Amino acid sequence: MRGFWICIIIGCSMAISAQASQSLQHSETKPTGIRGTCDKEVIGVLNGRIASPNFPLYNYTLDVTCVYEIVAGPGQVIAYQSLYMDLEGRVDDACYDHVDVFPSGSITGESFDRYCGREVIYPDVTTGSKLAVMFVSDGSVSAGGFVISWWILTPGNMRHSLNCNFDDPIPLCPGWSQLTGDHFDWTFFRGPTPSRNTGPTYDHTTGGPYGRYAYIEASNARNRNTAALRTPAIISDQPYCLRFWY
Ligand SMILES: *[C@@H]1O[C@H](CO)[C@@H](O)[C@H](O)[C@H]1NC(C)=O
Ligand SMILES: [Ca+2]
Ligand SMILES: [Ca+2]
Repeated sequence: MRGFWICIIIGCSMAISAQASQSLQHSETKPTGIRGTCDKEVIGVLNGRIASPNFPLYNYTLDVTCVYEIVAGPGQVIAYQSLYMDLEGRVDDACYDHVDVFPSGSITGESFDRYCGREVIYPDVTTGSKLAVMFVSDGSVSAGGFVISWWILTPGNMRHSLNCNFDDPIPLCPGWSQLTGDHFDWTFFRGPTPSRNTGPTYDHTTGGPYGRYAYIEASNARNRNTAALRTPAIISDQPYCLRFWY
């Protein structure tokens, strides 16, 4: 068995990426075959969708707070993404109606991602075996609603692959890991990197904000610092090709 390493000495930002295979896509038109509810608890199901109350026939109800909870088993995580988003839009940075996604699974947790208007919830994954989503509408202005698709993954059982484009809900592909003995870690990101005039402005695979890429944020690193990703062992007599886009 041979290990294969990607080691980059600091000095610039680089991104690596490969082919995408996205089957579920966010759409501007309402997906069919799902009826929304306010509140939902799902245990022991492998995949499903949650949607706002009255979906798809009518706009969502005013003045509601709906909680959706998906519970997976030990060692499992839950991947999710939006299929449709049409909420009252953002006004002066405030979302009057919003979907809050809690990757920790706890709606009392402080860490959540808030979406409103037509903002896309890109594929991501929970930190543990529970996903919580909260939908809140205020007393005026309703819209078509939202649909979120979710599915359970068991990382320990996922087939290791060298072909990693970082677009999957689990950003670091099965069998890949961040080296811990080095100075810092690779970052997974969508869209333009935070530091100006450096780093990619979008993912090479998809050419837009949908795709995710890996890069090293060198702003807080020093000369000769390293950040390494470790791939699964390569057991093959064929040649392999490593491609960087930067
Ligand atoms: C329903 O939502 C749409 C936006 O998707 C909005 O234009 C329309 O005014 C809403 N209708 C009602 C009755 O709230
Ligand atoms: Ca509203
Ligand atoms: Ca590291």
